[in-house]
Amino acid sequence: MIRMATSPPPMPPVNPGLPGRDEGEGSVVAEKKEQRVEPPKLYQVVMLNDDYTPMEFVVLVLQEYFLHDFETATQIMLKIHHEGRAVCGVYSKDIAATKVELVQAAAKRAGHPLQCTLEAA
Ligand code: TYC
Repeated sequence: MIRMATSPPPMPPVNPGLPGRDEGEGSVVAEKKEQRVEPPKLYQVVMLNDDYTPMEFVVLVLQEYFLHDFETATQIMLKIHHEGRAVCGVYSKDIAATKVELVQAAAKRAGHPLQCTLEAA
């Protein structure tokens, strides 16, 4: 059927057999079910120390991929250097996994053995 653009579409028929409250005038309101949505699980990106990756490269990575300023990036790098590991950031699973991949690709391109992993927060 061809309809003029100005004419409104016909109202859909109300199904009297649907569950829900009848508010009169043919309208039906479905009962609300309480819905609980779990908050997304968070994951830490943890960077590991090694003996070969230059400190300057780690600081650059922490600024570039984890958006830390130079001073914070330097502190995190030194924590990794002295304690063996440190958290670079906390994210949803997809974002944390992407950060790990990006860091490892950048380290590989630059020829450094820098490693980072993802851990449930
Ligand atoms: N230990 C490295 C060095 O002395 C520096 C370094 C820091 C390497 C942090 C990796 O995640 C790292 N050059």
